[in-house]
Parts: sequence; C-alpha cells; structure tokens
Amino acid sequence: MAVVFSKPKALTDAPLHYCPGCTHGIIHRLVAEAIDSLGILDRTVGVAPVGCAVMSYDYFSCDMVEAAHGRAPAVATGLKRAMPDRIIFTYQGDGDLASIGMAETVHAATRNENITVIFVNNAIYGMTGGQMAPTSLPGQVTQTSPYGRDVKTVGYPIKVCELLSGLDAPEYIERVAVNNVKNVMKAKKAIKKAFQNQIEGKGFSLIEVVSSCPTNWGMTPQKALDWVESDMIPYYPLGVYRDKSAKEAE
Ligand SMILES: Cc1ncc(C[n+]2csc(CCOP(=O)(O)OP(=O)(O)O)c2C)c(N)n1
Ligand code: SF4
Repeated sequence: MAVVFSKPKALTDAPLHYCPGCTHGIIHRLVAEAIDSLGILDRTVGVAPVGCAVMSYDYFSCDMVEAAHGRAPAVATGLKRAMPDRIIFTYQGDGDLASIGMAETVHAATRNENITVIFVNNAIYGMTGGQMAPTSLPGQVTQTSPYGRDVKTVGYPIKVCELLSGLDAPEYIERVAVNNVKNVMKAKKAIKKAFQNQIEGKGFSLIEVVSSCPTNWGMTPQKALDWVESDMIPYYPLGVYRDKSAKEAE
C-alpha cells in the first residue's frame, strides 16, 4: 500500500506531552519537515528552551542541547561559531525569548548570528501555570493579571518582530500563525526559509509563530484557535518584517 502520510524523520517516536489542542505539536512538525526536506538532519543541532517545550530534546531526533531559561540564542551562538558547518536552531516561548532572554535575543539579532530562531508566542507563561507574559494582550486575564493586563501599570505587550526589524543587522524576520490550514502552510514555508537562509550563510532568521495555550487561556482547543484569529492576529499582524537579501537584490 502506498504511504501517503508519515512522521518526519526529524521527530522521534516519543509521544508528545503537550495538552490536547496545544499548537506546539504542529510547530514541532513544521520544524521537522523543514529539516527533512533540506536533508540536514545529520548536521542539525537544536537548542531547547525552558518552558512547555523543555522536553523538545526528546522529540527532535537531531542532536539537542538544553539551555538555561532565555539563554538559547547565546548557546546557539557558541555552537555555531565552534561548528560553523552545523545548522543550529533555537525553539523558544515568549517568556523565554522576550522576557528573561530579551538581551540574548536582541544581541544575537544585532550580531546577525547565522542561526535560526523559532519563537512560539502564545501570550502566556504556559509551563508555570499561566502567568502574564511580555506578549500578553492588553486586558488579557492571566494568573498574575486577574483583572486583565493593565497597560498603565505593567506596560504594553512587546512586539518582537517589529522591535527586531528596527535593527540594521538581522537577515529575516517573519510572523506566522498555525490556527488554520492556510496559515500552517505559510508557516511551513517561512520556517523552511529560515533554515535555508542559514545554509546559505545569510545570518539571523527569526520566525514568530502565533500559537495557542488552551489550558492556560481557559478555552477549548477550538475556542483557542478562534481567539488567535479574533484577538491575537489583529494585535500581532502576520507577514514578513525583514528580508534583507531580497531588499538588497531590488
Ligand atoms: C532562571 C529561571 N527563571 C524562571 C524559571 C521559571 N520558568 C520556567 S518556564 C517559565 C516561562 C515559560 O513560558 P514561555 O517561555 O512563554 O513558554 P511556554 O511554556 O508558554 O511554551 C518560567 C518563568 C526558570 N525555570 N528559570
Ligand atoms: S500549558 Fe499551554 S503551551 Fe503548555 S502544553 Fe499546555 S496548552 Fe501547550
């Protein structure tokens, strides 16, 4: 019988621990498909975050390194500089990348480190039980903002793509989502490009994936995908924020 659908080689057989309906699993698959299709599995090293994706070192079948909370871009920098022939990616949540790890993110970007960053923005600290994240929306109810995020006291959400595209150096910055099939297909293309850029030595590529956390948002999986469409995407517009090589070629 013809095989029409199978698991990417870049994923192991370990069952994912994510909550039902969590979109981390879709994003794992897209990263694995990119690695498979570019034929780089034997020379790819991933850097796992601290957050719900902490155990991604069990799920990707390439070599994996676990970084301390937020430090993945610094670890990736060291790996890439020591082993420039390897393809290095980080996989990070918004608490990891945009809060405790903001300095590492900005400095890796402004050095145009030749790494690929997969940034999963679910607007909350998932692993620790739903505290407010730097990306939580104005008015969003979380464990630490029970009356809704009050921008007057805790500030506005950080828009990572907009922030980083204010720097001169980074090669590629795109925001995608995985809330419907059309967006998943666009996300797949963006993630592959972020790896392709590194193979071509172009520099720092970051793909922000607007994701869901049904558990800590207190929603059913379907309602959470609807909320991505109705509330997340309007605040975090999808699209390419930086494509330096394409611009230079114009
Ligand atoms: C140095 C340090 N500070 C704080 C923590 C606690 N901590 C673990 S995960 C996490 C936040 C994770 O949220 P996010 O990065 O958004 O990922 P998600 O779980 O939502 O995928 C925090 C604060 C830690 N492990 N280490
Ligand atoms: S807590 Fe949220 S981000 Fe973490 S696995 Fe569950 S749904 Fe996903």
